[in-house]
Amino acid sequence: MFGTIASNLASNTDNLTTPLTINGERLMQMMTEVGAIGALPNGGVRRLAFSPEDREARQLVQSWMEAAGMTVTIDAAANLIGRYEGRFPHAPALVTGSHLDTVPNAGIYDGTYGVLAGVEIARTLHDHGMRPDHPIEVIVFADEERTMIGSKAMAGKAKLDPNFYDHPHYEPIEIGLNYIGGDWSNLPSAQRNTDGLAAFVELHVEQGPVLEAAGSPMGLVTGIVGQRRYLIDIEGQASHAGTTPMAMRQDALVAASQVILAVNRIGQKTGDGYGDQVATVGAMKLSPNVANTIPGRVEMTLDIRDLSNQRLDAMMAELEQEMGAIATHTDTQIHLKLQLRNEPIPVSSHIYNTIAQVCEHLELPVQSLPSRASHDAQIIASITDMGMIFVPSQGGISHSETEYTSPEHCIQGANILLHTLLELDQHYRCPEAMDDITHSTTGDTPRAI
Ligand code: HGY
Ligand code: MN
Ligand code: MN
Repeated sequence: MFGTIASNLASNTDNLTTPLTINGERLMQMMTEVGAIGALPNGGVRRLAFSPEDREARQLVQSWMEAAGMTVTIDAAANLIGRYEGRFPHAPALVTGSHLDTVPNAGIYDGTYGVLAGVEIARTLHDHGMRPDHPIEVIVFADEERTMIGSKAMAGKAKLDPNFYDHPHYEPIEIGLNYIGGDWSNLPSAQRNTDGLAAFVELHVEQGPVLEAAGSPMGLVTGIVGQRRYLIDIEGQASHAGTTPMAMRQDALVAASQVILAVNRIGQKTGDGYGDQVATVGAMKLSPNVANTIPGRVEMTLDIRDLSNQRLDAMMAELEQEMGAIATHTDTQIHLKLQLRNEPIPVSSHIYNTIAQVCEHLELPVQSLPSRASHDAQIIASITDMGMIFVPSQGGISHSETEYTSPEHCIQGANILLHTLLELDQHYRCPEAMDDITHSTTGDTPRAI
């Protein structure tokens, strides 16, 4: 396996006898430097999409992409795209990448790790003067944590009405996107056609407990859960907490509390195929939010996930029925607004098998598992073959300042990604390469950079 890779890569180095490896020290140094952007006193990171910290991290990553000999572009959806040219520039690209934006109190690995591993792979190829047949692209997708606007626009699945993304806690999306280099007025131009893409492989921390519980092997992702995210808006009547009799209240917070318990009950269901679904109310804003006034309004979020769309449909049907009953007996109005919908999606079987073979050749233990987090990969899967590699998360923790993955696992994961891309470089044979091989039997050798 590695022999073919070495001999097929145009390079000015002798044939490699041991598998090519990334520069692990440089990868972890890049992780530290990006992790310092938006660093919080508790050791976590806050690098919200479209923030000055998001922009600063993207500029730093762009400088590393350029140092790796990549050409860098930013599309209208503010996706930062580094391209390392292959021997055949018209060949479809092998793509990796992830996101740099974080949740408000994050760790340094979620998203950032997949971006920097991709950049490190380009730097390694550049250091060794190597050129795969296919161009390799590393993409920093815009706003993965809230709207996934970057990958959705690239896949041609983004809602073009900016009001769809309206949220009481965030500025209008067209302002944010343009702040980090996008061009909302030209959003459709970010759509990529499938011809230019050969495959997309995302490397990510697991963000859950499965790999650590299995002795921390590498994660071979089988598929990515479906996810639906809503804003729940509950309207009651603000009124005096002292003078309003209990029987006359339209208490939005009482209604919200009953909705939350219904969400949790549906999330806890077992039997009849249930058991792996999740349901969460993660954010809430109530008004007027003062001790002596009955809450007149509650805005909160709902996040439900499962590998089955049918189960997600059933969960929502049951919840909407419950919300109707709650609205009636609390004399409130409950509105549901869809904010995000991701379809459950399996990975491409040949990419899955390629990753498994690479782990075997690198003698790294591997375990299959579904991703219960959403990723840009599941959006890009609609326009090209997709695979995912996970590395273990200590304690299964993520979206928290205590998120941690060991340098050893980070480096192993990046080497798996490197060799997966190089293997896929052989798998997706370019017509020009076939032509080139014919030539090379006549003495023309592939050019080194
Ligand atoms: O919500 C998710 O699964 C991802 O972290 N955005
Ligand atoms: Mn992520
Ligand atoms: Mn995340």
